[in-house]
Amino acid sequence: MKTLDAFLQDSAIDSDLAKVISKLAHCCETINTQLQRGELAGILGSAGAANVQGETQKKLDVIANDLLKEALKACPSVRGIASEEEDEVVGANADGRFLVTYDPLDGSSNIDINSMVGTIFSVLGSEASGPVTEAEFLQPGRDQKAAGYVLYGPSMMLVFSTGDGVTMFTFDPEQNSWLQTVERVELAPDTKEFAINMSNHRFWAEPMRAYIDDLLKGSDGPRGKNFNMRWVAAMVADVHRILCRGGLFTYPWDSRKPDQAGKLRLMYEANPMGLLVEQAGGEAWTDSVRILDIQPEQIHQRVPVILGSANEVKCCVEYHQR
Ligand code: FBP
Repeated sequence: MKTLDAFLQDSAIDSDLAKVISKLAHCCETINTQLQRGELAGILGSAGAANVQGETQKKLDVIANDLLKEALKACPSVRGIASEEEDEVVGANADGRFLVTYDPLDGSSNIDINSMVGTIFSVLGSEASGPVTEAEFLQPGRDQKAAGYVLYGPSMMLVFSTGDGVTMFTFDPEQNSWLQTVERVELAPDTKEFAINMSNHRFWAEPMRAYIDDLLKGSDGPRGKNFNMRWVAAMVADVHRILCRGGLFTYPWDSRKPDQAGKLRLMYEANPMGLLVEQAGGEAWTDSVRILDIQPEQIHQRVPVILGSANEVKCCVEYHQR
């Protein structure tokens, strides 16, 4: 099996971009070590809360954010960083060619129940000089140079794309090395599985309610087949399942926050996952447009997300176009 280092060296990936991906992977090994020690590492609970010794605890998403920020700043080709955990963009190396956006610990409420979480990242190019600005980051997702995630689960996995398919690596703790376990991910166009937080049913727009209601009718309804539901409550794990065996994931528009369009963030979640899903042969939409075509207006912008198996995503979007 190919190691990550060998893969990055042998492929046609830009050597500076390869170094950024390698840096991200190694930093996530450190995050994984903290996660595996869990309670023992004293990293559970909320930022600012005191542990039993009366010491102030840091939430693991704050720790993960700081680890990634420092690792990326030390990477000469990284010009700037934007994180779900930072209010403003952060400058790194003024003459770097890349901007990195990331969600340091997606699904972080799963940490306290010892369930799956992950780090999601996206790499953009920049030709600007001088101090880094938010405006440089506001590029549509189709221009991403790379995107991926590290899933902290029973095994740690790195899944990424540089625009030529999606590949998966599994971390082998015995060899202390990432090994390629899936060369090219292929997402089946049809599915009988969907992922949505059903408890929000009454807050969705009418087309999404109609679509999900029809799925629930199963073989007696207009879809003519029975669907199963899975919901990990960490997008990174739900998308990983979809890349492995197909499915539809959605976090739709919600009437509780009508002006914010949804819960998930365009630059840290929707764009990187959208690139991966498309590169695996799937589709990624809001309820009306292809996610990768959205011109971002601000770095922390939220969007509705419908992604996964191509035919099922098209079907869901059609409900919104009727
Ligand atoms: P965080 O980035 O705050 O962890 O929120 C994102 C997320 O956890 C997604 O990964 C997941 O799909 C969604 O929120 C679940 O939210 P909820 O359980 O509130 O519907």
